[in-house]
Amino acid sequence: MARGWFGEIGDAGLRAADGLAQVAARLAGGQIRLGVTGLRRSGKTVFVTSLLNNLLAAGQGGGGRLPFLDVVSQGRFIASRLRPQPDPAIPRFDYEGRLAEMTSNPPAWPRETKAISEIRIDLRFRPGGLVRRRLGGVATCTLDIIDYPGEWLLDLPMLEQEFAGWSRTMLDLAARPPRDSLSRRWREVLDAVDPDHTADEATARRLSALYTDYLKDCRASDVGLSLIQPGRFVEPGEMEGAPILTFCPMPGAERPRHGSLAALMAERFEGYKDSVVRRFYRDHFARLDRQVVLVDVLSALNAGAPGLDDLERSLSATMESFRHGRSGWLNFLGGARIDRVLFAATKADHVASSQHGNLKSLLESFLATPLSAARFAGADVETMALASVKSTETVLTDYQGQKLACVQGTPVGRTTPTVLFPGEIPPSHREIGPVGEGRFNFTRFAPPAGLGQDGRGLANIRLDRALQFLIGDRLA
Ligand SMILES: Nc1nc2c(ncn2[C@@H]2O[C@H](COP(=O)(O)OP(=O)(O)O)[C@@H](O)[C@H]2O)c(=O)[nH]1
Ligand SMILES: [Mg+2]
Repeated sequence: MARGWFGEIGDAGLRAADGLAQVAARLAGGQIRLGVTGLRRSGKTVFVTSLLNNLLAAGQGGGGRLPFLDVVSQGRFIASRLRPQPDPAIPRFDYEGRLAEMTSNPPAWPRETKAISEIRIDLRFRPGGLVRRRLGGVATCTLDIIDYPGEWLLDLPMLEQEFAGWSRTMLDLAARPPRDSLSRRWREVLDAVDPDHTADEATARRLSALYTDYLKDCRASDVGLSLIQPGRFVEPGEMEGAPILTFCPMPGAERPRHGSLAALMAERFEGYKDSVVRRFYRDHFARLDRQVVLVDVLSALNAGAPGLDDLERSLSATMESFRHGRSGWLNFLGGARIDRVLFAATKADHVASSQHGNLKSLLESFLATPLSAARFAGADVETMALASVKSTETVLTDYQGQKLACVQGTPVGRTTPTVLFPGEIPPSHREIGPVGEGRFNFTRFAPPAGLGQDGRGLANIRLDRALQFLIGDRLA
């Protein structure tokens, strides 16, 4: 008995000694859940595809395209491979399909994706610290990437609101230009309805359908309004057609009569908060360690003053999700654990490289107010301008005796490369001046011909720096 007991200790001790390197390795690597979000068309799918492609290529020798990721520049990166994902109920991010689209001939941007998806990649590397190196061994960092619509984060402020108050805010917003014309139809029908009238399903459906149309029109590409509530009305995910999505703001909903239309709407609003918003935060958001929020600043500039105004509001609503502690909003989660958030202006290749500094500071100007709010205690926030897939080259041209920094690439829908002067990016949205019709007009470019054929990872701008901030410390 005693022998056996000692024997066991001995075995365990040996196993422990053997496994020490692996324990150290696990400490170095571990597991990390990275959320990738952003509003529709902000560049999530392209970002995740390029990130995976570059990580997969980094281990293959031949010089990858992540020179400023420390684990790579220090020669410690070994290899990576895709693994089965941990959550069987979430669709897998279709990496192979999206990559095939972008590397086809002629190359095309990936098709639109909806809702949430997930993928797992194992990163093998040699730990860098002296002690860990002595222990030898190879570490594995398991990286789960979760791609979900940024529209869902805009719902967070609803949790603090009652139906009547929320309705007032939304009705007020809908009555102001440029939303007034987009919401007219819905408001007309709403005006003709008595909120106190006995609830009937057909009216509830009709009103919520009109409200949904209005929200969809808000974010149509030429209008570019991004502040949308409830987010699931435009990005329903698995909730498509569910009765819980059948409500809309109602006037005079302070004390709705039992059984009235307003009471039905209020009930569904509360149901939405519980089964949609809270559930998303609990099941998905609360499990993330790091987050990147992609922002299409250039499209907002194209949309002019209302687009920029809306972007500011939607970014400050997004920031709320990354506040910790005192705000109390996320207390029901027992505290969110995201400790690093990167806000990245995507598609930086649409402008000359000399403009990237301004693109970054323009993005920062939108975040300045929520970040400086005295109470902001939250994740570390970093900003940068990046391109997941670099589709242009910066070229200098002579214009009336001056050197102009232009971009050369193939605009979407054309077949030959063109040189364009995309203009200058203002360093802050407060210094933008009049943003009339057509002041900014950034062209969309197609992915470059032959993308990915050299096997070095998709050409990008600053994807390595983004990775260094998001996961670099876990690959040390
Ligand atoms: N030039 C360029 N265009 C990009 C880049 N990333 C995204 N785009 C454009 O933005 C569109 C939307 O990207 P996507 O990743 O599908 O956005 P998602 O809706 O957030 O997943 C694409 O179809 C491209 O036109 C990039 O790095 N460079
Ligand atoms: Mg997508």
